[in-house]
Amino acid sequence: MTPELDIVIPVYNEGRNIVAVLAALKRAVAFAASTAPFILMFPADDHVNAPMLDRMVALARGGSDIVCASRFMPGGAMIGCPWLKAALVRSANFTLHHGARLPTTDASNGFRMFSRRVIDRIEVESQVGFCYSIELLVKAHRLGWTVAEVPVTWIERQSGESRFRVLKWLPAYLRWYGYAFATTFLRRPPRTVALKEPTSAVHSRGSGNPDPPVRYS
Ligand SMILES: Nc1nc2c(ncn2[C@@H]2O[C@H](COP(=O)(O)OP(=O)(O)O)[C@@H](O)[C@H]2O)c(=O)[nH]1
Ligand SMILES: [Mg+2]
Repeated sequence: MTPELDIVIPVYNEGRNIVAVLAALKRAVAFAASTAPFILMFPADDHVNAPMLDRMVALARGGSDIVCASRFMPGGAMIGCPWLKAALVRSANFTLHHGARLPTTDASNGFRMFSRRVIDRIEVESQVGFCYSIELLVKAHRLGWTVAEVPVTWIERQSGESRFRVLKWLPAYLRWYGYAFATTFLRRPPRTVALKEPTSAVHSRGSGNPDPPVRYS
């Protein structure tokens, strides 16, 4: 049997952080074997949100192509964030949700679960930081694929330094910010999203949703 969920933990000089995270995952998740239609990006400095993973898997099983971990929905929190990053992240996410009507309150979080078809089919153009995460989200939204969210608590790392470069990455993020507004207000259709050819039949049960009629590029 192959795994039902692949957990990807990007690691950059995490030292002892990663040990506590692996211990929390071991405590909260039963690592069972099956095929892997879902992929989770889990931050290596997060030792509090492992109990939320079962809920994320349940939503993915129910047909959600993206399950966002949200710091801004009821039950979520963002603790200890530097003021500039907090102001930008909060205002961007507020306007994306209430203005562009993205179906999540936290579009910019890297902590996120994807269906196999999101990873296999949507082209990633982003090169910096966690930009790929908002890119996959706004493209899935334009495709009409289902997005869900669960509340999480984000805490500024206790050891090591954040690698998040707010001002440097801002232009790259703004591209996808505009993209979300164009979907809603300029009615950009699903066929404007570049899709890769499906790779294999094994992965086709990645989502409960049928594919919309879109052209491959
Ligand atoms: N592979 C890789 N992982 C990275 C890099 N930068 C950050 N990470 C990982 O990405 C996750 C979140 O990074 P972090 O600096 O805590 O970002 P923040 O939570 O937004 O402040 C952690 O698992 C880091 O180890 C990188 O350049 N390469
Ligand atoms: Mg962090």
